[in-house]
Amino acid sequence: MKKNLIMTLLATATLLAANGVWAKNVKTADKDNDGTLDKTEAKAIPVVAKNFDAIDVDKDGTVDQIEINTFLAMKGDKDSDGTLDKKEVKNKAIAKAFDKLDTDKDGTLDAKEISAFFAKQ
Ligand SMILES: [Ca+2]
Ligand SMILES: [Ca+2]
Ligand SMILES: [Ca+2]
Ligand SMILES: [Ca+2]
Repeated sequence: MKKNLIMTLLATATLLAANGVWAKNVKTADKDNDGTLDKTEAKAIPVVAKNFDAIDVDKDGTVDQIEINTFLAMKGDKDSDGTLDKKEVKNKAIAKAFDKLDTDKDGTLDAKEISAFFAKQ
């Protein structure tokens, strides 16, 4: 039940990311306007606060939009092998650019390839 709730929250967050409202949420939470959320600022967005350490892949103590979007996209990794195959990609823009994003041509997208996508946005 609890897991379902989290999945619903993440699905909502992914939807928000897709239409730009999510970015606005991050902007609102970013009180000092430095473009990243520290742990205190992240409290405004529960799904980010809860997964802060997992989202902060470069371990600089803050999460930026790229890290958050990458984390949300990687949630589609149903078989937990650390990469997304074509069936696991939920973001339409990523699905469309799949072959281009798959820079090592292994047929899947890893977190690095996905974060490169968001870095270009
Ligand atoms: Ca900040
Ligand atoms: Ca970080
Ligand atoms: Ca996978
Ligand atoms: Ca790849």
